[in-house]
Amino acid sequence: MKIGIVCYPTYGGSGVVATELGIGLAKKGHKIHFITYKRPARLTHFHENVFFHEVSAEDYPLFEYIPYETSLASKLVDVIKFENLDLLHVHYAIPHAAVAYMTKKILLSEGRYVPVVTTLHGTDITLVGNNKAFAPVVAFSIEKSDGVTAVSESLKQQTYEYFNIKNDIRVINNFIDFDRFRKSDKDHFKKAIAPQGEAILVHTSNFRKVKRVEDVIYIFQKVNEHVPSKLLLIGDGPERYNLEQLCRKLDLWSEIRFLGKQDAIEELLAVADLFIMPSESESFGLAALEAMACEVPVISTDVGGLPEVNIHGKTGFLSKIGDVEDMAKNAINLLTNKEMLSQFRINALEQASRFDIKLILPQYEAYYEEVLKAATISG
Ligand code: GMT
Repeated sequence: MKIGIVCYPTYGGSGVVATELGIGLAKKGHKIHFITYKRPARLTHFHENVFFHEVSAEDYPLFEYIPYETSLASKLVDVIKFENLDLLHVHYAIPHAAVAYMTKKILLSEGRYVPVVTTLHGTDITLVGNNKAFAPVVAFSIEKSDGVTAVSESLKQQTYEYFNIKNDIRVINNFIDFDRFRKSDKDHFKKAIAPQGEAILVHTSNFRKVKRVEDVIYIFQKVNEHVPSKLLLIGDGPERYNLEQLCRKLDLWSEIRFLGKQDAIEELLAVADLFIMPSESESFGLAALEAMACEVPVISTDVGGLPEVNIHGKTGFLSKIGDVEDMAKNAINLLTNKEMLSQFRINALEQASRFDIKLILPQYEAYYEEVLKAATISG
């Protein structure tokens, strides 16, 4: 198949999933065209079946806001026609599903039908999508997509709760590539971070309020009082400055390292004992899955899709949002019980293997076939 993929090309989970999906499909022989404003962060290597089309949104003194949607739709029309694409797969509903609808209509006026698949990732529904300012367009463009997928059962249910949508939403979970994410021996690295054999706790995110990174620091503070530990904070975002101030205030500066955005996250996960995810909203929790694939148990909240990924009492523990006490207690419990920790490590890997890219990719391929077939029959 010749497939166009639209996504946010950043380090965010939706962009990562879209890029890894495209690369995986390209390896299976499909021709994949990424159409976005910047080369996706994870699109680092050349592949003969992968193409990148940059959308350059024109600025003009009259514009207060650059009309990216118009530029994207124009580019999509051009690429779909010139490259003869079979299907367009857009990740993250806002604004991509609406732009895809406009693109479809333009092409239809020229007698050409291109089916659109929209994948919902989370904040497009939970945070932004149910904001009244966006709701009519999001609901309409989801309804008008030829296929809609959600990354977890929880997100599917939330979408039905928030919007009056009648079309079927297919759950296709996020996935992990074990060729990259697996435990490797990085003992020298571990010694450098934790020279006295301290436990290593890891958190990665975009440091937005929804991730509650402050809770990570408070959890760490409590853990460190019982078990000598180090905390690695990976990623960057608007809360970083406040978090750095908090570490200074709590006098934890020498125990906590802010590593910024990192490409080789698997190398850091290789030395981790626990992964901490106290988010207040999480449609799936891809970062937790990446940790589990590297045999790292997860201490998380019980929100959204997290219970579908992190199994309470088996691969880690789930707590209520903001229950720092409970999360710290669970972390201490695991770190002080070596037998339980090694069993949880094994369980984490076993659970992660349910989300192996090798199992999930065929689900997308089958879904594309289904959507294409339905589009052929109807029109
Ligand atoms: O978590 C974020 O703020 C980024 C966001 C995104 O769209 O990139 O992540 C969402 O999509 C990921 C990939 O499907 C999921 O693993 C995350 O759980 C989800 N984030 C939220 O729902 C808050």
